[in-house]
Amino acid sequence: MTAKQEGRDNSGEVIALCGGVGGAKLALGLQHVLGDRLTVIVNVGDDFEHLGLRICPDLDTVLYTLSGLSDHSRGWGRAGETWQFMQALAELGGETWFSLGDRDLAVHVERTRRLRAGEALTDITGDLARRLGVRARVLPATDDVLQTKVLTSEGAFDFQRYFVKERCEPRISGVAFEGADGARISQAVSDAMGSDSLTGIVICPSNPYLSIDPILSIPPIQEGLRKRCVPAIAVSPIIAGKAVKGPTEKIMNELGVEPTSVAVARHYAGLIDGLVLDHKDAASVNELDLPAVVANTFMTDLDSRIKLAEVVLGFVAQLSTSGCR
Ligand code: FO1
Repeated sequence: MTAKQEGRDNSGEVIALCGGVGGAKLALGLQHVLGDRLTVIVNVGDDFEHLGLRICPDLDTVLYTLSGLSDHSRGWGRAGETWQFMQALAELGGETWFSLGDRDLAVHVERTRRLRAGEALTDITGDLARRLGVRARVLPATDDVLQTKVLTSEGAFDFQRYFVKERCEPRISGVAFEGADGARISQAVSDAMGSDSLTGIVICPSNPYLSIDPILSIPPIQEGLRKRCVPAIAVSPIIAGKAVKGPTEKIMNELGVEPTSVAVARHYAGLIDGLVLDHKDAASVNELDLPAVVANTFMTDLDSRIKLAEVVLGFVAQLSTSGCR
């Protein structure tokens, strides 16, 4: 019996839905296994205009991670970055709460110029990815403007103001995605989701509320997942009640949801067929009402990212699909 007949065929295409740092780590592992058979659909809800430039933090985190240019300790931006622009800006009394490294700045300037010249974000991102040597296809979830608004005890904040300027301190009461209702998907996202060669969809271990929900809030993506013809799985970003990085656990607590992998699975109910969760949460598998695989989801190096990617792809291949939902 061939690998394909046994359901272990990894030769097809895979879509990964991804936010920033945590999700990008798994995307890198997936890229190692799948190369150009991987399409990463990236959150754009964090995007904003700053200093006259269009900044797309999650797209850039994914581009830098997949091209090996990212700063591992910071998680965002480029390795070996210099900060002369920020120093000069501070001397002029400019706005410095959001740090733009000198090399990173080149991406924002070039992307902004091309957007103003009328190019679509999808095309610009594809070109940047090619020039940086990224093998996977990296696609913004939409070319339309979709902005995450964080509703808090201190009012509504644009995402980066909440995340960076306010350091996620205000207590969250809800999250809204402005522009989501009318947001369209690009031809490239539509083609990837409708491809005959698609074998699975992976929701990366990104923040479900702030990084994945903005993608799922786009009606054609939500509908595509609900009516999927291939297995979809999620990798939990929670390990033993804690987020590996970022405010996921704080946000879940403030939204009245216990920060557990079980709650993550419930959050994605109807959109996924299986969950990958960490060994430390193995005991909670019995509480899940969908298939689960236990693995090391704490990705410390390239090897652990590739290993998790292999587990994820093996799980996707195992999950049988009897036609479309
Ligand atoms: N995160 C910070 O905590 N402080 C920053 O000054 C900052 C600047 C920044 C610049 C470019 C970029 O692509 C990302 C940047 N980030 C910064 C990270 C970003 O706020 C978050 O990673 C995401 O938006 C959440 O996924």
